[in-house]
Amino acid sequence: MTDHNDSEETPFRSGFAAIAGAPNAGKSTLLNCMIGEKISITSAKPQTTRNRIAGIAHGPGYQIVFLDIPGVHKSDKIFNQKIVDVAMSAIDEAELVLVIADAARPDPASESLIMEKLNSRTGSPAVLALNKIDLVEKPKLLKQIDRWSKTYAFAEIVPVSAKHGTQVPELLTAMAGLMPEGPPYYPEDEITDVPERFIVSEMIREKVFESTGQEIPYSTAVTIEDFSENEDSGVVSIHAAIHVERNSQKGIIIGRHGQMLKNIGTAARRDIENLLATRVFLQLFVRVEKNWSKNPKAIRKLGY
Ligand SMILES: Nc1nc2c(ncn2[C@@H]2O[C@H](COP(=O)(O)OP(=O)(O)OP(=O)(O)O)[C@@H](O)[C@H]2O)c(=O)[nH]1
Ligand SMILES: [Mg+2]
Repeated sequence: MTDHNDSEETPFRSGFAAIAGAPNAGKSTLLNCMIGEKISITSAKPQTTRNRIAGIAHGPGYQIVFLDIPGVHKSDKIFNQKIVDVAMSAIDEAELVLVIADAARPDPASESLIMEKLNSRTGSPAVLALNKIDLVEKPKLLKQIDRWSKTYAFAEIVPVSAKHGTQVPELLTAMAGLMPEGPPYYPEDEITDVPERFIVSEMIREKVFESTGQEIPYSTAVTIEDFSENEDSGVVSIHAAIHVERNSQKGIIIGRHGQMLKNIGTAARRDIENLLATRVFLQLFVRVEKNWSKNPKAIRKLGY
């Protein structure tokens, strides 16, 4: 006879998992893939994410609150230090750390900062996702798995492609089994803890990252000045300000005959309409907030 007892259900598991990695490793892409919606912006440029953005994964018997955070890196700029602080405190508050590394392009300096942080935590598990496997040959990947497994006692090492979703369900299942027993933190229909307005401002910032070069993305912050919905038509009207640090940057973002700003607006509006599932009227302004990224007060004022 087996002693299987049907009334004894497997316990529900829930908890917080911080997604830690070097800038550009694919943290936000992985978050969006695990949640199944675009809630965090991504770009080919490093240091895209600046805040802690929770994405809630609901699965059979588990709920994992993933914290997408800025990439960990060393910098002497106060703004960069500020966003790395955001990352580090999220790692402190999480029950599990999901380390994500770019398998195609290791970043030893950032990775050693992350491992230092991981080693300062005792008794809580960590999982490694080796990302961008679509870009690496198998022998190189095997070498990396070998290298990483000697670095730390990860509970699991899962090669994934966040961009294509490869092995992401397997990664989720592995992490669910490592979460502590406990009830869900959020209702089943909630997928994030950040307000819609914040995601809207981020979508605009993403288009600035995509459309501009050099220091401009890093000198840009976006705030929502007005957000209102017409009750009859359902059209949402949004006024947003793009803050830059210098007059010359303002000129570049506006572009010849306003073309750059127009393109940013059109691309952002498409994403925002998808997010809000309604028609959107988007008006963008460019404002100079002199050297904001060097001024703690201005940094706070712009939402960081
Ligand atoms: N080929 C490939 N590209 C990927 C994969 N995952 C992410 N990327 C790309 O890598 C770049 C960085 O992705 P993000 O998700 O913004 O990276 P991040 O770690 O959040 O970066 P920061 O927020 O700057 O720290 C983007 O261009 C992604 O499209 C992947 O599995 N394969
Ligand atoms: Mg990111």
